[in-house]
This record gives sequence, structure tokens and C-alpha cells, in this order.
Amino acid sequence: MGSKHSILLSQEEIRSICEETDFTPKQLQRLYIRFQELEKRNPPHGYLTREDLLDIREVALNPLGERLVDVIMQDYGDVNKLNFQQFANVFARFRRGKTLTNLNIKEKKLLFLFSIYDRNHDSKIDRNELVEILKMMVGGNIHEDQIATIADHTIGELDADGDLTITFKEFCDTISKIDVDEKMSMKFLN
Ligand SMILES: [Ca+2]
Ligand SMILES: [Ca+2]
Repeated sequence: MGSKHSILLSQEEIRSICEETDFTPKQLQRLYIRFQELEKRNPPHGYLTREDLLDIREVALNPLGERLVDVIMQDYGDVNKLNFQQFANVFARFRRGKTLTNLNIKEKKLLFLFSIYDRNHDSKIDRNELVEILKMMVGGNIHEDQIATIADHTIGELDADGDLTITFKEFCDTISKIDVDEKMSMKFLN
């Protein structure tokens, strides 16, 4: 924190990241400052680690924080290193959607949300994956039986074809009715 040492992005890098993420150059600049603040190494190495991300207040307070960080690191980073381009790409998915017109980003956002559950990457959420997330969300406050009931109920709601797993399409059909933006947004840019 507070290091004045900054690695500047080239115009070409800025242009390409903006195109990929839909951030404006100005937003990207602010995100870059945030990125530099989060990196604790001095002088900076230009990447964040799992520990850096877990230090973010919003992540630390989120019951799914550790899972979020695992998804980010495993699916978007390189062996516990997340560079700025990867960081911007991930956090494009956490923006509030009021001005979000880029359908590509909406889809990526949903895919990110889906991948929080689908950790064996078979493009389906099964009962065990759902139970794992439910346990993280409720902590130790609810009995296993109740969690199982909630899991079965949720699968019943989302599983349109009755194969007892939830595909990305089934997930999207339901999740679009809830406010994903609200759930996925973290205040990184305001
Ligand atoms: Ca799965
Ligand atoms: Ca199904």
C-alpha cells in the first residue's frame, strides 16, 4: 500500500483490455490503482496472489469468499498468480449491470457464477456441489437434513429435464429471474 512505484500499462494493453472487459480507459486506470494497492509486495511484481485477494474486505466478509478466490485463481490465474489483465477480466464480471449492455459480458458473468458451483467442470451442477455451496452460505447454523432438503428443493426448481443435475441453460433460465447483478456486484469501482 502507498507505494509510488507503478508499472505503467502501454496504450496497446489498455486498448485491448478495455475491448475485452467493456471498462472505459478511465475505469481501467482506477482499477489499476486498486490492483497496485492490493499487491503487498514491494517492489511490486505485477501480480496478485490468493492471499492478496483474501485480504479484500468484500471477499473476507463474503461467506463464499474463499470459494470465489479459488475459482478466480484456478480458472483465470496462473498457479497462484493473477496479473492485471486477468484481474480486469475477472472483475468485469462483478460490475453493476445498470449500464451493462455488452451481452458477452453478461454471459461471462453467468458463467462465472455457474463455475462457483461447478468445480469439477463437467458443465453440470450436481447435488453434492450444491450442498457444498449451501453449507458455506449458511455456516454451521443449519442441520445437515435441512441443507439436504433445501438442495433437493432447489434442484426441483431448476432442473427442467428431470436428470437431477442443473445445466448451464437450466441455471440461466432461473437465475435470470433473480437479480444476479446485485449478488455478483462488489464495490471495486465506486
Ligand atoms: Ca459439476
Ligand atoms: Ca437437468
